[in-house]
Amino acid sequence: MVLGYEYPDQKVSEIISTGLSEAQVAERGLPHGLYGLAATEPMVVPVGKVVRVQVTGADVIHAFALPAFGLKTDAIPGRLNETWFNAEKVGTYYGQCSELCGVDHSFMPIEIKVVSQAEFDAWVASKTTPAAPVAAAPAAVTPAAAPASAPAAAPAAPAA
Ligand SMILES: [Cu+2]
Repeated sequence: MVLGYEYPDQKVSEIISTGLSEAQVAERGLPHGLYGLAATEPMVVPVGKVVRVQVTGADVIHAFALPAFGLKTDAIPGRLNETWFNAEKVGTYYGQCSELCGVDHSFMPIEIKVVSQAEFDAWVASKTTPAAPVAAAPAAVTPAAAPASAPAAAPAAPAA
């Protein structure tokens, strides 16, 4: 089971996160105690800002829980629950799914990195900028090619 999150206001599309394996925890130089808490793709949020969180479930009931921020909101398929937090200090905070959701219940860590506004802006740019030039290039080519071929083909058919 995995955690997916997106930032509609910043146009960051869904990022999938799961737990680091024990080997990955060691590779990253993290204490072994973070196995089960450290995530592959931590959420990143700006310090001192109200962050609104909308929570839902894709398969069964999970819960988005992070004790340091007083968060515990069920993630229920077909429902949209809402909560918020305002992190006061820069740092890395950990939580876990807190509904008994299945055999992988203990492998659903929630890791939130609280960073400065500038660092958050840079993170958003890193998640959004690479897609922009790729999308812009085909869009510029397509309109030019379509009008040129369409009118040319139409008169040719009735004439023959
Ligand atoms: Cu869960």
